[in-house]
Amino acid sequence: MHILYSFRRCPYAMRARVAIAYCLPEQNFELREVVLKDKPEALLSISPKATVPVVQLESGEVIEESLDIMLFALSQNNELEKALLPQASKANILKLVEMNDGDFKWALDRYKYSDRYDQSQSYYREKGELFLSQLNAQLKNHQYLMGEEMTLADLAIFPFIRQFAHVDKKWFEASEYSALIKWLDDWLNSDLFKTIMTKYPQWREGDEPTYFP
Ligand SMILES: N[C@@H](CCC(=O)N[C@@H](CS)C(=O)NCC(=O)O)C(=O)O
Repeated sequence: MHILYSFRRCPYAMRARVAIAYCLPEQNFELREVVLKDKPEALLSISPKATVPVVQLESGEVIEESLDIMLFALSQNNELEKALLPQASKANILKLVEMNDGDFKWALDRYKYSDRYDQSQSYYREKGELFLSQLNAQLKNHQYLMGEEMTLADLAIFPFIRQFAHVDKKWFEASEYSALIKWLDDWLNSDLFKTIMTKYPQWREGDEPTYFP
């Protein structure tokens, strides 16, 4: 069985779980819930960089980047791969995910933990808003980020917008990004989201397997 090392609240792990739950609902992964301050030896030995999520395939192959785990899940489901990553918009989808993982994540970390950084919280929030306003503009006329159909971009980005929103919920909810607020709300109320947010105890060597999804 494939093994998924995960951490419930990590946005990268969330995107991996979402892709797996959506594309491979019938496939059982063994889910191993990791506590970041107490990483299991089994994870460290296959992935010395020791971030989550990590997938170890049945074949032994290790996938240690969340986006690669998503692409793996898509590659196992031809129909959904075509829908979520259409050839014609593939480059744009991946570019948007790259912006999320790059400049936006940079701003998000600093907005969330501004006391550890040089600038004020509002300074970092404004940096993050560059991305929020771009997404909001894309969502004004469409249900999803790339148009009327859900794509990999929606799956990969929403956990980070959720985290940004959580830093100051009141601010987010009162903000001008109403299309983005609705899009995030739809995500948070979806069955898919509930499936991936199940709570699991910390995994320890020798535990009975927990299956996901
Ligand atoms: N580029 C990695 C980033 C993953 C990542 O940074 N995950 C965080 C948790 S949200 C982590 O594992 N950090 C290691 C630590 O805190 O020890 C990916 O996309 O999978």
